[in-house]
Amino acid sequence: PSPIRLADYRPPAWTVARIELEFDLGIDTSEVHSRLHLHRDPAQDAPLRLDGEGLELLAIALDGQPLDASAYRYRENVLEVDGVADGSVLETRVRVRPAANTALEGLYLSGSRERGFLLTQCEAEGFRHITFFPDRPDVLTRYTVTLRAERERFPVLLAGGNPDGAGELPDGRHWARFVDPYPKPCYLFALVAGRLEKLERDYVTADGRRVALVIWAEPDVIECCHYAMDALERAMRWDEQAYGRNFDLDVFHVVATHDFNMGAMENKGLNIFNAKYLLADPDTTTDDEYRAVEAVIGHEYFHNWSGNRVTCRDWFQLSLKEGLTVFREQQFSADMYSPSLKRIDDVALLRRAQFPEDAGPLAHPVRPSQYSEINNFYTATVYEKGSELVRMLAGRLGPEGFRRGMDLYFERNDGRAATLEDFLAALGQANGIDLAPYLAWYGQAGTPRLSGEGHYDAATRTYTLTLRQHTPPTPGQPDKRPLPIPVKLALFDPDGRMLPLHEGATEQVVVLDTQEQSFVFPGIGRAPVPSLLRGFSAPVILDYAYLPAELALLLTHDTDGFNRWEAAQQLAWRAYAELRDGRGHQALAVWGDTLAGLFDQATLDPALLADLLTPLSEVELAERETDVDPARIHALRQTLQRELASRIGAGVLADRYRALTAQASDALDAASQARRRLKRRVLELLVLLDAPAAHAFATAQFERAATMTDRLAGLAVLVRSGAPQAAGALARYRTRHADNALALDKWFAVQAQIPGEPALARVRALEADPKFTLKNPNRVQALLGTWARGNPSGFHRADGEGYRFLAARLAELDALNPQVAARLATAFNGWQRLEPVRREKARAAVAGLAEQSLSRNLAEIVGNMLK
Ligand code: B3K
Ligand code: ZN
Repeated sequence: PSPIRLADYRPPAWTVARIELEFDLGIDTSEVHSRLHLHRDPAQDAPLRLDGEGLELLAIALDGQPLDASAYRYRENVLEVDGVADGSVLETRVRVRPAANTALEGLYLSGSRERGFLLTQCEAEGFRHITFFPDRPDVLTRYTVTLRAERERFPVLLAGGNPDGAGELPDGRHWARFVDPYPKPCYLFALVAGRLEKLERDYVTADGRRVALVIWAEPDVIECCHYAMDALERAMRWDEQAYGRNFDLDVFHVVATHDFNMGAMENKGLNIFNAKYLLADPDTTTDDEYRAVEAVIGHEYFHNWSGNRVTCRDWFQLSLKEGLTVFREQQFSADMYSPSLKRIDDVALLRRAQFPEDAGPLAHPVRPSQYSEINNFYTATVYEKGSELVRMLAGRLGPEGFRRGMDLYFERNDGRAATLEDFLAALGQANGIDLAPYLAWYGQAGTPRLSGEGHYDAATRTYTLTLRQHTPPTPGQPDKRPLPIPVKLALFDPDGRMLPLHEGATEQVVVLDTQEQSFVFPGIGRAPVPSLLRGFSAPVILDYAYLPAELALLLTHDTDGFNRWEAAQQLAWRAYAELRDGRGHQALAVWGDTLAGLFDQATLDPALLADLLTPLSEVELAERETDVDPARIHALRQTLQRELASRIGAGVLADRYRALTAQASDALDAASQARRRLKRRVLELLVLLDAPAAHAFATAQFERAATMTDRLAGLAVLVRSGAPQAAGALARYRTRHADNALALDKWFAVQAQIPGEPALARVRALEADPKFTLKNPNRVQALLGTWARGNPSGFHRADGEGYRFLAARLAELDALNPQVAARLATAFNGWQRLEPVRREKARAAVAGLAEQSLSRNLAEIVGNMLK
């Protein structure tokens, strides 16, 4: 099939002003009756063509008259109907099969036939699996939805919009109707039907609307929804205050499911969540997971404006809603937690997930120019890099200017399907600034390299900073243009004090928008140390030849928490390179000694300290190498950390561990979370120096933990370091959490992280576990995803067995769930940069896969991988 191209966009020839949808729901088969009120674009004379996949057409009528078989054709997933006029009403009745739907797209069954419930997932193109429709985001329609089902089996019936009546039917059936007053694209349609319990809370918006907030879950987990309810209320208040956005329906439903292809979905008035991002309770949820629940609750809620009220014209504009909503989510989390820790987390994720994507065969711009399967473009680039682009724009405009621009964007585009141009135009015009140069960031793939060089002239007391940019070629884009790169900076004197810059300010933003530019800072009394890209002001890779001592100065004195961490990362990288190349221990000594010095500093936030003590991940190290040997990287990184641990000292680590243990509590406040984070890090370092002592600590921590964070940290240290106590602890964990799917996922994941060659045998053994199934995306991610995408030394075996094993599983998985298979296949990203032996084996495995008959999803990933 030929790819879809942005350049080929045409407005829809037919739109649907209103739809009346009626469902007769059943587990094996459901029937969908739809009435479309059609409008023709007078400028186009194309026949009516509707999308429809896997639909069994039972009846079709135009303006009340049943259609003769010669008046329509249903083939290759398109229904073409003759004789349709502007204002016509087309009725269809189709049958679909929810229980047989393992792709989890369209209408499907979550859980077992006996106790599970029915739900839908439409983004991006799931609605065409439910009924015939122009399945594209620029067709905005008013929905009236009537659900009918057996009352006993489906007591709860939900759809998006406001409730509009319910009642009994003969034969133990009942019905419920919902009307959504806001026109929406069909990807935001949703329904849910089954036995669910609810938590309910009244909420009054800033503009005075009473809203019922209702969270739904299966009876055994409904009590785990209180945290999400609180988070939802916080998110709603936050959006009112930060963006002046109010909720706009009388009821807001949120539903939890264990069977979901991604994190969650922002369907209008009926958000659906992967249970992983909704359920939370102290016994099974870690601190990181609590924060993730709050973040995803916020994210989906914020979509009500950035995505729903203002939606996307076409899927190439996906980052218009996703990049923007990730940015809003990041702001929200920063306000709820700690701005610098949040920034560190987000940049670490960008480097771990997006930089490798942007540097490999799957690289694409934030606004791709073509795709074959849109579901493959819900990527770290569209989401995370997209958010970084919004952050740059927000930084350029300042808080008030950005708010002015966002107000204008929402006002102008409310009820419209917009483009990234519309977004930049609103932000710019509200501030009298031309933001068009930033559009280049949306169209150009690859991570720009920024190199800097400083020169101090004592005679003229001037400091000159020269910046250069270069973006390496990416597939299909050999030549790159310079981009506007905002560099937020400060200058430190050798004593660690910030120097006044322009008009007494100590921080300044310079924008590099050509290939090379010099910036002169007058009145500088001593040779300064520059703190560059503060807060990570642009998503680039910075190369500046700092001396180790200069990085130590920033690590100790920088007032930007993010840049302190960044200095530690840079130092760790140099220390690593020294070890790798056998070039002495200069950076290693500075890194280790500086951190050892900070270790006891009472004023340092324990969470920041934990992050400072964590060197860059194996994935990031691999990004900086050629002829990548993941086993060697793992070993070197372990050596690096052992060096750090020994500079701090086993006694000091053990003392700190005991002190943190004495302070342990099950509280969720930031200080308690920070102590747990540091405690884990200290234990991970101690195990490298004194394994028996650390194993004893970890075992006791595992046994006595008052939180899942501590229990899992203890378990992870035992399992990953191959402790003799690991097997017993795993067995006890398994028994304790046997009935909790999310806790069991962590049991699978922790074992998938075993480093090195033994990982594969463990993965194979776990695959045979009765609790493992390829049908559940969370379980697949926990075992296969963690191993293949998160454990480089475990996956990249020199004998190629890991590659062959994954390829075989991908083929099997693809037949069940193409979206999940395609995502898992990205584990092969970066294969071209492996050392020759592994490279050839990985290539052979991918090529072998490419020869099989694959879904469009997996075929596109595998095809791009081999280009
Ligand atoms: N918009 C959904 C993602 C849909 C993914 C479709 N394959 C979740 C989100 O970003 O909020
Ligand atoms: Zn989103």
